[in-house]
Amino acid sequence: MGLERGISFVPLFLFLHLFIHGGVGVEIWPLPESASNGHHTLVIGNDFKLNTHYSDSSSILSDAFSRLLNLIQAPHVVEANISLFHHSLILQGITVVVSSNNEELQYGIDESYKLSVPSPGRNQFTLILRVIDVPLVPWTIIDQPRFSYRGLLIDTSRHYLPLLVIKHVIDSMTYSKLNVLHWHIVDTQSFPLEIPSYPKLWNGAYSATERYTIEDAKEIVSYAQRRGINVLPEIDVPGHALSWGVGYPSLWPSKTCQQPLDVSNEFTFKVIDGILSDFSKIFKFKFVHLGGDEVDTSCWTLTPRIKNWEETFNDFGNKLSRKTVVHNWLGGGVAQKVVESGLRCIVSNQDKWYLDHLDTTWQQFYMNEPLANITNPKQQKLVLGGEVCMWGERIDGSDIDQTIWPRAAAAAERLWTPYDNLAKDARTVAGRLSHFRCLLNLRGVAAAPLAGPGRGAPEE
Ligand code: CP6
Repeated sequence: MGLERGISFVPLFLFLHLFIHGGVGVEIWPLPESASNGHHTLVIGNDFKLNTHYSDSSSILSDAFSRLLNLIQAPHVVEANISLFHHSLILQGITVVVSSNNEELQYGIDESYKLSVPSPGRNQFTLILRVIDVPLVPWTIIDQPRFSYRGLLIDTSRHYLPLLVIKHVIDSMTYSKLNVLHWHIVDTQSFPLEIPSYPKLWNGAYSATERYTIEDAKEIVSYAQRRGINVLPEIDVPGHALSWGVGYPSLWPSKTCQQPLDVSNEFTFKVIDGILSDFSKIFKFKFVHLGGDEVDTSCWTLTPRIKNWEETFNDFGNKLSRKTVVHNWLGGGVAQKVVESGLRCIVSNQDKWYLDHLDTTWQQFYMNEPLANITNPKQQKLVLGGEVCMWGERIDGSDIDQTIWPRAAAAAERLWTPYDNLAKDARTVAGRLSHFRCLLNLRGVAAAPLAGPGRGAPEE
């Protein structure tokens, strides 16, 4: 059956700058590159269908379609009387045209799309059980991300996060088009992941149940992948690695100095190699994250054989391979220095994009500009994007939703939307963000209120 009247979704390679809207009732988050709309309303039919010529052998598209249907039905529980819709115009389906077949999900994949919803045509007579309006048709949205790396860090070392919670976080990321789950797997406090090459490493887990098997990790990767999200695995070395020594005490410099890792010991590097080799069987993303932060060398200097090594370590910064992407975790102007040296970077900035800082407001998240103070276009291109960080010392599965959302969504718009379409004053987007936050609630994500009553627009 042909569905001429449908929504078509067409990833594009070439781009036109059309007109940017600003009309009443246009509450899209994050804002697209361009959008235009009309003033008619369509109703979604009970037989709303997916139509595509894309060979969907792994059913990525059809699964996405059924998730979409569930989502758009969720806020519309009113039983409709069919006669009410006698003269209504009914949208029968969605037509998806994929222009680049067989493209594997990877960093830098073309994420552009074109969405068009037609004007009302002739009447249809379709049984309607639920009223689902599609307002302001005809719609045309042409869109692509400003940055190709739009990440969220989760920390499963400070608190174990059950598989279901991680999947729920992945679902929530898709709603604001975040596309990298940075998995800070291990840290000082616990080592929850199975590493077949060194099977005693996960002796450093909190308990036998607070662990991820290889199968669990693969499941997270494929769950994320089917939703357009890459998983960036991290082992934080050489600091933040005390838990490794629970299973292999020789990784500790000494009984009284348990971190950073003993880098004078060949075994340490064999273990790191083993972990990276096991990672390559689980993770598909072309990047792996090696932490490298907060290396407190004070107890190394008390361990003579490591003290000799330290100089090499201090030198390391200048010897990074050109393939390295530097994650600017702390801010403080490091990003500018990285791109000046010709390396690529992603930015977080501890004062602006750390979700565990509960007093950082959504407005501050919104206003953190990754290209601040980087004016050279060549250097700007080296900024791949950014990442909000959900450090886990004080959160677990019970409050992760409301700690991440809606502030991560504010950062997501900063990373997705073309600079010229972004608000110069965050207050002007409060209403639209409140609307998006309500959508998250309807979709089962316990996003916190922005502030103030009702829809939560702040009374400023
Ligand atoms: N864990 C790890 C952390 C932090 C870092 N690395 C951190 C440091 C300071 C603040 C918040 C988080 N909890 N592994 C630093 C990147 Cl304020």
